[in-house]
Amino acid sequence: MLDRIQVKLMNSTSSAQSDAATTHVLGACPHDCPDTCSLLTTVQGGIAIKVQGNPAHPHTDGALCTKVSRYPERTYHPERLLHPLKRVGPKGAGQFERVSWDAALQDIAARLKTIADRGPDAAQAILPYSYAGTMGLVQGESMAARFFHQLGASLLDRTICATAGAEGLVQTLGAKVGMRVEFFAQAKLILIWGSNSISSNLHFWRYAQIAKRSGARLICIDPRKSETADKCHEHIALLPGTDGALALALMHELITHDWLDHDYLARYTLGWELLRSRALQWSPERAAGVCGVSAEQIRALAKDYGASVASREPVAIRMNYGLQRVHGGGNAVRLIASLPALVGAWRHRAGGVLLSSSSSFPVQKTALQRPDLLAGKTPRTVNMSTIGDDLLRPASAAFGPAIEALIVYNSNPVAIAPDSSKVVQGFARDDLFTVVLEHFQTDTADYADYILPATTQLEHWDVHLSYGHTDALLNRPAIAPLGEAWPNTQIFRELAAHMDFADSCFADDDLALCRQAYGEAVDFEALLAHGFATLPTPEAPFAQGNFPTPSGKCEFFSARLAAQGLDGLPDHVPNHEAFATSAHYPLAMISPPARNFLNSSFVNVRSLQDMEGEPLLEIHAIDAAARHIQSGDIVRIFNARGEYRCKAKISARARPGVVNALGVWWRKLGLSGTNVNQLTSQKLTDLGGGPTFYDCLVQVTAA
Ligand SMILES: Nc1nc2c(c(=O)[nH]1)N[C@H]1C(S)=C(S)[C@@H](COP(=O)(O)OP(=O)(O)OC[C@H]3O[C@@H](n4cnc5c(=O)[nH]c(N)nc54)[C@H](O)[C@@H]3O)O[C@H]1N2
Ligand SMILES: Nc1nc2c(c(=O)[nH]1)N[C@H]1C(S)=C(S)[C@@H](COP(=O)(O)OP(=O)(O)OC[C@H]3O[C@@H](n4cnc5c(=O)[nH]c(N)nc54)[C@H](O)[C@@H]3O)O[C@H]1N2
Ligand SMILES: [Mo]
Repeated sequence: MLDRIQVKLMNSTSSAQSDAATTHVLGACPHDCPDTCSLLTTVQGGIAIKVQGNPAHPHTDGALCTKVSRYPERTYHPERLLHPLKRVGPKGAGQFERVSWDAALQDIAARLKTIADRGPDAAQAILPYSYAGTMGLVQGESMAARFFHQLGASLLDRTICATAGAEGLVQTLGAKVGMRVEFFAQAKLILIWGSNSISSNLHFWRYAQIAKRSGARLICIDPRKSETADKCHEHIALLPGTDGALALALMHELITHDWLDHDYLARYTLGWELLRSRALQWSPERAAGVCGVSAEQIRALAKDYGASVASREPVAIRMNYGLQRVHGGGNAVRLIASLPALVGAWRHRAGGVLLSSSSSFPVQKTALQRPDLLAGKTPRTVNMSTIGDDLLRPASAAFGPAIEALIVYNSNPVAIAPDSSKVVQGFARDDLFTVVLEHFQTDTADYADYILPATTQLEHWDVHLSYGHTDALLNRPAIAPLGEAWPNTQIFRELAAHMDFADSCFADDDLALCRQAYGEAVDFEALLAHGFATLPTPEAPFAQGNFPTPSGKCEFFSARLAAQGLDGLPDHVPNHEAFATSAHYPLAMISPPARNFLNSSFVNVRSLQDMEGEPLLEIHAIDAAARHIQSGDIVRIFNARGEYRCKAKISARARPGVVNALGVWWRKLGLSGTNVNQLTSQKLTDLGGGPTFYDCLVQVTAA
């Protein structure tokens, strides 16, 4: 039994064991997932032989998802990048030769200096491009941010995943906070809204299962009949991007049946009269027409939710980011986040809503990222979701200088950014200098001038937050770096030295950075000893208001948004590419996460690839029959932006009118060297400047 094993900890990087002793090293899963598991790696003779969930961590509970339990397979993958590489063929061809670290760093530093030395703001032509390949506070934006601040490079708006929902939450509740995940186990009704929890939030699903066994009713709201929908009591298969309309109709029903907590509304909310009149315009019939579900289903959902007012039983909503990757994503999140206040669900610790808990963490961003190194410079900000267009933009007064150098780490934009044909055209520019820090030769790395080998989570230090629970975590290196791989921090530290950056912060080592991540706010010794530390957060944070908004109330009406000239009240905002608005492209396409991949990570891990099979398009039998498509046929999926081919699978997981292409496969593994992002657009969300991956019309034909 694991929990009886004496966990022998290692005290420094240098102690990564090379002898035959078996040790167990505490770590943290680095991936972009709400669960942020505590890991226990078994190391024998300096080799990581097993990665397991830490049984002492309550949320992880000793269990990992399939993909992360394959961590050693990923780490020791025969195609791991082990040496710096320099491009020798045309961009995109993937031809490289081995070079020394020193040669690579000298050349990169010289190229960056040439750009930066042209004038006071010239370094803005250099752009960092990173996201959450690791969610680590240290291997993410610490030394890297310092480097780009000192350089005066363009800033990056990291919007690719969650900014619409985050902004919706901030405007309504005041911050990225909500229910504590463990209390879902005590809820009597759980709405799982825009989340395939079994696939993407497995450790929340465990709590939902406990609730289900105690008699709770589970309802899934998702265009796709996901594995999670299969296991819920009910599934509401609405059209993509219509969640706002559904939420307004629920409010309509709560109001007309007086299923309201008037006391909670009066004391702890702002703008109720305004929201009430807007919601009264959304009868279930009206919403049914927009959402593509029956008015009866909407009425029944409102009745289930509203019953909590009389019964005083806790009702909880687990939202996830799936519903905010559409034009109206920010407004939809505002509306859904408003619902608990109508019925007073926040009074109970097992009631309310959870989308993200990340604002709970006292991250010392200023200490880690040192924005003071900008020394008065105010570089422009580039939105990562429009990297396709931005790489192709010439210099202009509005945009500033054209992008001449790009440094990519913790991200695979050629595969994951929308509108790939533009992204590829941009990366293929001969006058663009591109450096990619990676574990593998991804689609993006194929376009690099230099590829620099990075360490994995088993090989470096880090500190983590979570957006699905409220425990801070620490990751110790379990093994020595493979080959000549370096942590991102070390790469930026050495680059800083080659650029002659003098500030002493460039000398901080990784353990020092780990300590700075939370400063005094989290007990670092506890993190070292246990691998995690639970933050002191209230059980029922909004039982008596105390929302971190300017008014201290749940803000149905946002004066901050109104001051920006936006609608102060949330509304249903239709998709850019709304269903049934194009004769040429009659189907809506969504491309949610595949269970055995993490975005485009793990796609090259054999055992996981075997489980996922191959890129597929799920299509409903009615839509398939109308096109004479059979399961197994190769289909052409296309719109004005491009074309993508894969096999079709006739499946009840797809509703009529909507096709599902689970992703994100590497382009080079696709049939015609493309993936689903060949079809998605660079149009942005209503709030937060986020991408609209699931707001996408297509046509499908047999190829
Ligand atoms: N296994 C696995 N886990 C992952 C990821 C992965 O790729 N694989 N990705 C990680 C990342 S980056 C994130 S951001 C998180 C959260 O990522 P999310 O994208 O929230 O992940 P899911 O919960 O899998 O998927 C969301 C669900 O939303 C549904 N959906 C799509 N459009 C709509 C809509 O308009 N309305 C509604 N109601 N539902 C819609 C999809 O069908 C899908 O079932 O998950 C993380 N976890
Ligand atoms: N069509 C479609 N597109 C999507 C989505 C979708 O649902 N549909 N989801 C979107 C979402 S939610 C997100 S979050 C983005 C995610 O997009 P990305 O953030 O780009 O995530 P990944 O595709 O996982 O790529 C991360 C890369 O970082 C590398 N990496 C991991 N750890 C380290 C490290 O320590 N150092 C270095 N140097 N590299 C490391 C990995 O090897 C991997 O290649 O994709 C978005 N794209
Ligand atoms: Mo994401």
